[in-house]
Amino acid sequence: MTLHLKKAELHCHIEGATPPELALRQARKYGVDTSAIIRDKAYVWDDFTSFLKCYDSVASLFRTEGDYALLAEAYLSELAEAGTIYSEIIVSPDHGNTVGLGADAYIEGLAAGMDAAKAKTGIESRMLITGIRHLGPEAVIRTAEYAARLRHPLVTGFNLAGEERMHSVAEFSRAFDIVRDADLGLTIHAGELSGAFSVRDALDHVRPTRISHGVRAIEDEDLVKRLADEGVVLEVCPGSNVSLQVFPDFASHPLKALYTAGVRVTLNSDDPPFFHTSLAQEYDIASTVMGFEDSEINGMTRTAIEAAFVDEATRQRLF
Ligand code: ES4
Ligand code: ZN
Repeated sequence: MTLHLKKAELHCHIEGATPPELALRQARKYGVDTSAIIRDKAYVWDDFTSFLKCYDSVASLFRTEGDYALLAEAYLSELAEAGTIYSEIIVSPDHGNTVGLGADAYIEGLAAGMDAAKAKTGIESRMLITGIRHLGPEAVIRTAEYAARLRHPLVTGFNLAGEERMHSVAEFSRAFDIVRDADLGLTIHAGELSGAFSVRDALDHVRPTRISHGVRAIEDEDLVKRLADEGVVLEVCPGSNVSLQVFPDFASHPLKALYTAGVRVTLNSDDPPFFHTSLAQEYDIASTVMGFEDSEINGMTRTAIEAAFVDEATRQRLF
């Protein structure tokens, strides 16, 4: 078991961290019927498309700054209890806009929850603003422009999430140029629902220091070598991958093969209750199912701190 190990994560979508019990409480607060999205205290979806729909429904249950503060504080406090010292949450101002809360209040609510969790437990955290790929390049440019002008101390990076099978990476290079010029850290979902070409495109058109998932790079030996040579860090989410049937089971998951090939990998939870996982469980699976030694798991945590989008003084404190 890995409860005694220090942990860090770089990849968790904050609305996707909502425990079903909290979603039910929020639904009661706003008088929303959740029978289509929650059954037996579990989220209902059966493929990536219906997962995204379910995710959006859960997000629509958070409507005020206070709602988002509660969500961030609850999630980060639970992480801290499992030995986590650092977490990067993926946040989506587009979801804040959809419920009429607005992007600024959305960010401020989350920041208040992050501050409260830090005061209570010491856990350090940052936000990465995400563009949503299936909303199209123009919408993502608008989100990138928002991220670039925000200059909030807890917002330190930009991601691109959503339906990877829509649009080409090249169509988003302008959005990434905007956030790169604002000195935000860059990462992008690639090599999860689409194959190795998607990871290659991400490297060529975005030049990120990290890739969200990236695991299907395993389909191309030369690409695996390129990732290792260039030191690109993969935010690997094994439980998510198995849940979404990217790989049939943990035994066929490529985490170990990527690690052995010298790729810098980290452990992450993605949307934990949707995928019946938690960061602690990802660590446990790496240990008990994938056969990583504690020293190797500590190495992955160290890689996460090395690749974290934080200032150098904070990074040194985390080591
Ligand atoms: C995602 Cl848009 C979005 N939300 C949550 N999880 C995701 N994974 C990929 N895209
Ligand atoms: Zn993700």
